[in-house]
Amino acid sequence: MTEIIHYQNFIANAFVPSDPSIEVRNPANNQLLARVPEASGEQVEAAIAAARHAQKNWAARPAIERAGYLRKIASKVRDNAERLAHLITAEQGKVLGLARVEVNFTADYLDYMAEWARRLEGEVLTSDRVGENIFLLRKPLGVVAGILPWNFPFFLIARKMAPALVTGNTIVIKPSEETPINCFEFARLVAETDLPPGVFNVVSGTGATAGQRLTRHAGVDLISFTGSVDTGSRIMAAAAPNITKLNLELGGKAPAIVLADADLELAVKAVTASRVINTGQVCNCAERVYVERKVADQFIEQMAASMAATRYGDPLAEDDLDMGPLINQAALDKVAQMVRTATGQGAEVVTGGAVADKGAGFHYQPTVLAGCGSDMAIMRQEIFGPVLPIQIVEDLDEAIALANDSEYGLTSSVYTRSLSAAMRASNELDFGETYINRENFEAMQGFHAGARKSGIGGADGKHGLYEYTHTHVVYIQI
Ligand code: TXE
Repeated sequence: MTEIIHYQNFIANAFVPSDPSIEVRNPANNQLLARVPEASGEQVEAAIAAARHAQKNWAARPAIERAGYLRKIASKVRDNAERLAHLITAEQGKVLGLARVEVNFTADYLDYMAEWARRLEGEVLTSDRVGENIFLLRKPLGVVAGILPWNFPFFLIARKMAPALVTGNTIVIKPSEETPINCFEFARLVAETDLPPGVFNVVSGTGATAGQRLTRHAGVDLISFTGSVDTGSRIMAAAAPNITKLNLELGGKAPAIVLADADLELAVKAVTASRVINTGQVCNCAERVYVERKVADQFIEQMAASMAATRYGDPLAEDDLDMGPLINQAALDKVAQMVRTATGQGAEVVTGGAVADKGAGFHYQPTVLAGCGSDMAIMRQEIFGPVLPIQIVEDLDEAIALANDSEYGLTSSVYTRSLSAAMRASNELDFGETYINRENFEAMQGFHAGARKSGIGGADGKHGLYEYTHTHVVYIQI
């Protein structure tokens, strides 16, 4: 992409003149790709007002009609899949194969949520009184603010918009300032449909400006956010004066437990893929390994060989890569610092361990660290990069105790051939998701939610859908 595009905020189905002051760069080579707006206070107001204005009529339509719009948008996403995948790779840095998966999954997700139109159900409750019926109705909340991260920026639009719209809400999306291009291109596709104005809006900007304006606003009924714990906490504070409902997905520190009876080849393959995919910038990919002593040497050796074989670089300049760059300089500095701190505390670099010499992009070597201990920051804080710290444990009990001893509680995985070990781990691991003999990703019909600081509420499936509704219980005495 050589042409520098200036994008404009999308409010009530129109691209409104905006001051494009934020630069968007390709993290693989630092080239300027586009300029996007820092939304003004008036534009955030206008977007929320447009969403509010549209909401009642939108909710009054039959759900099946609302779902029809999601299907139309899904079809447009599919028609533009290759172009969108290239844009995502250019601004986010993931390899093209994964960008294609993200685009197709997004279209499938829109279709999946559309299927719920005829399945949205209330309840009829038994009354204590004679001649009384009690109905539990599910109603839309109103206006949703969707605040997006940069790791799966395109899919996250659908993950927030599709359940919001099918249940009768309207939405204002704020993409991450790192990856807004794909969101504006999504808005272009929405504009080609006859979706009523105000149902879907996009305002771009940083967290400190557009983000805060949205989250502090009394006209927002649900803030659906995916990002860091620190920002989630700031959003809770911003939402507090208005008691705005929150849905927060705040990342993880997923433990992978490898028992002595595991299929080691499978475990190594799965953990490598999970650590390398999207350059380790995935909330539910393996962030720390607990391996049983009996197989530790063998596992560490195989992991190192597997990670060292990773092909990485600029995904638009080289073919057949497994991994691209990290999102920005700050992410690269954070990963490098965490590895330096870990080695200073006694961790041993088995492979990698340094910033990669790959030109102007933010590339880090695929890294395996052995000899890690449970008090090291590398075993406790989210790395969000291609670095795998490994700790040796004596048995499943110790592994479960260490896995649970974390501020995060999103996902976890266990590698074993024993059904009873798998069942016991599933019962005792205190996490929102557990994968047995595999790693991420989650299914759209599941429920992606985390314990402890990993968030509040969740996404996907029936339970994720109902997060976008409130209940209204009606007592009819006749
Ligand atoms: O995230 P932020 P950052 C984790 C991961 C990563 C770290 C930092 O560990 O290294 O977070 O990433 C908006 N009010 N995850 O700094 O700040 C911001 O504009 C309202 C895990 O990029 O959370 C962007 O749109 N909004 C994660 C979004 O929040 C605010 C995915 C995410 O940015 C705001 C991403 C504010 N005060 C990072 N401040 C996951 N759960 O998968 C920022 N934003």
